Amino acid sequence: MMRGDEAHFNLFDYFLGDKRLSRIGDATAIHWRGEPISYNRLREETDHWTERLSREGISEGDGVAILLADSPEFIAAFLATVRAGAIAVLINTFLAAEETRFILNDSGARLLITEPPMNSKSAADLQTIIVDREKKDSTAGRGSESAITTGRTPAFLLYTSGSTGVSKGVLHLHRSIPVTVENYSRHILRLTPEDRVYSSSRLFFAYGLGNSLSFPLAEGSSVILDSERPTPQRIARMFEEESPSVFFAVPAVYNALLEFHRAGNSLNVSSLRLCISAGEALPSRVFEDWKQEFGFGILDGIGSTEMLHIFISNREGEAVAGSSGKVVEGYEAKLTGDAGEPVTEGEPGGLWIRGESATAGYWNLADVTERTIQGGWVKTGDVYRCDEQGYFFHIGRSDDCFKVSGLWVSPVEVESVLVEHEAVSEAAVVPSVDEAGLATARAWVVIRKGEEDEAMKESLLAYMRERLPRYKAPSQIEFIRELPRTSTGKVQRFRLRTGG
Ligand code: 3UK
Repeated sequence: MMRGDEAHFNLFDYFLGDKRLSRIGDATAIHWRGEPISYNRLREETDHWTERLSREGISEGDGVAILLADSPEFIAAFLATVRAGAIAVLINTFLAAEETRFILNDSGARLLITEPPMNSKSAADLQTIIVDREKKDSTAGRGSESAITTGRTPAFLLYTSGSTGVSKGVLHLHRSIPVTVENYSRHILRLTPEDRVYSSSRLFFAYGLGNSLSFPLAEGSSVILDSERPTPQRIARMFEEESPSVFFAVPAVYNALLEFHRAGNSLNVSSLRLCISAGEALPSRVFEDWKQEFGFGILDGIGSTEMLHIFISNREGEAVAGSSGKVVEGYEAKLTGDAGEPVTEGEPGGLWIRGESATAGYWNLADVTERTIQGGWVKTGDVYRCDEQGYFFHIGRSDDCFKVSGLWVSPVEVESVLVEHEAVSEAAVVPSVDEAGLATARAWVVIRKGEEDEAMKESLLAYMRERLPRYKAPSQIEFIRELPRTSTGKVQRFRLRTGG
């Protein structure tokens, strides 16, 4: 995929090298607080950060932690770090102080770049730069040559906890980003310089990093950045004022936007040509409702921090509701049974992916790396089935699926049936036991309209018994105001398990 892994290659040059800027330098790279920032300006900002990093003594192989809201400074600090051959450590700004310190410590970062209020989560003994957006540091950056790196030089670390809790550093090389551009962006997004992309998922998340940095900046398009919380009101305002053509979000955000629109608020989608969903399965109901409400579909695709971005995706004009789509060019997928044997067509199996954007391994966790990456294949932890046309259907995380009457229940499948009920906004299904101590399914339900009473419970139980085989239909219902989610938008089913 990437030609010449051994040749000089640096991500900074890929995005902001002199040759490239002589062509596209005046074009807008970033829309920030209503103002355009050109590629040339972004280069100046990156030169400035290069200077600051060198003053702090940062050099090849050093870790530079970035704990910033989405902003031009985030992108400039990231590109300056990789330019120096150092490793950018991207930190989720929503984490508690304790988790933040864990990452600072685990990564061995030498420097932290942060801003209020996140700076309160930094470690006292760590060299720190606190960004003050209102007061510009006026040091002109002279920039410098990029460090001598290749496609295989470490470039950045992303921490992922999946949906289960423990934080692992996922190491990516310089080549990972161009590979995701060539595989996913070129084939699925097909961006042009006219495109204005906007992602409600942040830059520190692999999804957001691709959406708001790799793809628009690799194609000479522009990105709309925002540091405010992406509530439906805020997103509606961004649609109205910034006219994005491509929008990226997680399913919970699409669901919230639909609710917002149904409540009578205006949502101007007229500038959009493409809506992308990832992070967890997009329920068919959300896909269908969006299509009905706005006249165009949402492309669901599955990605992971380990593969950096999306490797199975729907395509325009071929999207299938309830499916993650087909394998993206440049990737290979296989489904295996418990013993690693390939499953027969149409049968569920554990999903493994191979491709050049795969992580080089988990930071300080050689044993986990060895278990997860085998012969270039990366284990995703997901259970999927694939139909004869090559469409993949998500059955669940292997650790979320459970057995009732000895048969496997997929929470995702049951939840997608539940949300078709007119009273239900969202649902999460977990294992439980009945009065007799037998395994059963319990549904946690967020009600959109109607009463949270016994009559509603009875109606939902009857609804599921009509539509699902007996063992899959939950026998227990609990109402909840909001589902527990990770800050990247995934339902934390384990937190709803009894005793969990
Ligand atoms: C789940 C999905 C069903 C799946 C990500 C786009 O989510 C991303 O990365 P994470 O490391 O989580 C990976 C896991 O999330 N998942 C993601 N997308 C889907 N399940 N349908 C989907 N469409 O369990 C996967 O193993 O946080 C998403 C791009 C880059 C990413 N890192």
